[in-house]
Amino acid sequence: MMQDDAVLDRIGALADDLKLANLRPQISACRSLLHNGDSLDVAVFGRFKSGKSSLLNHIAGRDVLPIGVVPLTAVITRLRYGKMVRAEVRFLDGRAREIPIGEVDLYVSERENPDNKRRVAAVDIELPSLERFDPLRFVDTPGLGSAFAHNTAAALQWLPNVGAALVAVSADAPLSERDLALLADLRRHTPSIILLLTKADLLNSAQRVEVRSFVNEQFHRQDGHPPAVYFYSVMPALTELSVKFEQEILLPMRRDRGETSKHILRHKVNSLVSQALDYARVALAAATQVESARVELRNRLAAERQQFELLRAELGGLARQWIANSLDGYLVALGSTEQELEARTAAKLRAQFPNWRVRLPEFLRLWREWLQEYLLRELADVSRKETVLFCAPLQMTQDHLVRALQAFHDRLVGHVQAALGLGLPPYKVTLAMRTPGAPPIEIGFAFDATFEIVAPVLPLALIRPLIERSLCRKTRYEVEKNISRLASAWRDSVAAEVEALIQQAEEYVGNELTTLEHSLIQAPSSAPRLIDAITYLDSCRVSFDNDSNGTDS
Ligand SMILES: Nc1nc2c(ncn2[C@@H]2O[C@H](COP(=O)(O)OP(=O)(O)O)[C@@H](O)[C@H]2O)c(=O)[nH]1
Ligand SMILES: [Mg+2]
Repeated sequence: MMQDDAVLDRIGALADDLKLANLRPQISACRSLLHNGDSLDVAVFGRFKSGKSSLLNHIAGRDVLPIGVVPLTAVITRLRYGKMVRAEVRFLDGRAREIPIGEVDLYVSERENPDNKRRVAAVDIELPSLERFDPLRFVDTPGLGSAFAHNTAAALQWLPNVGAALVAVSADAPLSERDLALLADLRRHTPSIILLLTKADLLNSAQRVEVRSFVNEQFHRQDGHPPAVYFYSVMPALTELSVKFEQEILLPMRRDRGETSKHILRHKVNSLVSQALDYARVALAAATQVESARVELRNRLAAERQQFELLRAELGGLARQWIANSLDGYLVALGSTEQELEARTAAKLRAQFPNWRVRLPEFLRLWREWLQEYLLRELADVSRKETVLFCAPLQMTQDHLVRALQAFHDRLVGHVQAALGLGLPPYKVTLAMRTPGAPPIEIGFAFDATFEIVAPVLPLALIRPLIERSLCRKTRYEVEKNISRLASAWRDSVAAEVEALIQQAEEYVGNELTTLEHSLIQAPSSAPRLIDAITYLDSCRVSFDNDSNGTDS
């Protein structure tokens, strides 16, 4: 392990020297893995509702994580062995506080902690029931790739830290494009990936055979190592599946954690070494190149910078236009949902009236509370079902940016190839797109103030039909008002995320250009230093290769 430390130091120094800003997150992830001690993180990835939390509860033997809730995009929950049941919340500002175990969902679910108002970074849970896995630590990541939470930043940014990865995919809808993309992404960060086909009880045994061969076929078509595939179910009838998974994967992982950690670290360091080598070669080629080739490349990079600024301005304009038109678009698209909800709410309300045999002020209070609760549920449902609609401008921005960045990178590769006759690392850009959480819902007051003051003196029996009719009308209005509030709140948060995405792309491009520009100012005198670094990194790669050949065979 000493050697990995030295390699990381060397890459760190090179990154400072050549301003390799895009390698920094990977370097620090390797360092923390190296100093993680004996523990190993087993992270569960997968789409929202793929059964991640259920799986971890099942492994822990108790319901500590909330099930079927919309997860908070920013919060990661970790479970490990501890002598006593204990839960601790870590906040974004660095503070930490112990909480009762029953209160975990107050911090990790979108419903209880909308938009992460409590500013939570992570929740750590210790349970005596996890002793047989000690010191493995299980990590529940927020859902990826669902309508509600595609590509959540928290889970994606966490990728460089992943140890072993379990990817949960519901057995009744196996392997979408997004699942395959996630698996490909994960492969860059860990060699240890297990695909879990959850909710296996939804299939009979013939269907399970069919699903397994479908999955194998999917992997067969891709290159690279296919992951191990296991069925899982939390239902007692299929305990044999979870026992098998535990025996064949989790317990060996615990037993071989030292080896596994080393293997994972090696994989990450190796990938870093290749990337660093490519940049060092560019710098060396530049340092030893005739001035004219360097000037030529520098001019092209300057042109790229300008071009990207133009593209950014153009894209910013486009995105603002999409946002400006989005509210009307949302409301048109939600028209039938709104009508249907108005009719349903009014019908439900009429069915409630006979239960409210009380005086008028109390009657109004009951109405308001009932409507608030009812609409909260219904509008949360609209939020969930229509996330794709609400996030359309965000998705369009992301699609545009991914294409623009890919084209940018391809051009850079072309310039460097033409000027120096060298390749660049094949950079696969991951833009972390955060899906905004559902906005809050409010109900206005029932009547104008004067009506409320006079109302208590009128006998309710007399005016009841009048009040009921009026409340039905008011209810329809509340539905309409809150649907448009929901839509405009979505527009605002989508607009903020669009800006954040554009900024991320800009940062990536800026880093990449700075790195290359910096490589070009290497004077011929820096050549020996660079040759030294290249020789060293090359020898690391050879020795890693020998190591892995040794351990795999
Ligand atoms: N039939 C069945 N349902 C499951 C199983 N595991 C999870 N579910 C259901 O799938 C839904 C989503 O589960 P959850 O653990 O919250 O998924 P997460 O969003 O990935 O954490 C819930 O309604 C669970 O009850 C299983 O093994 N069998
Ligand atoms: Mg969950």
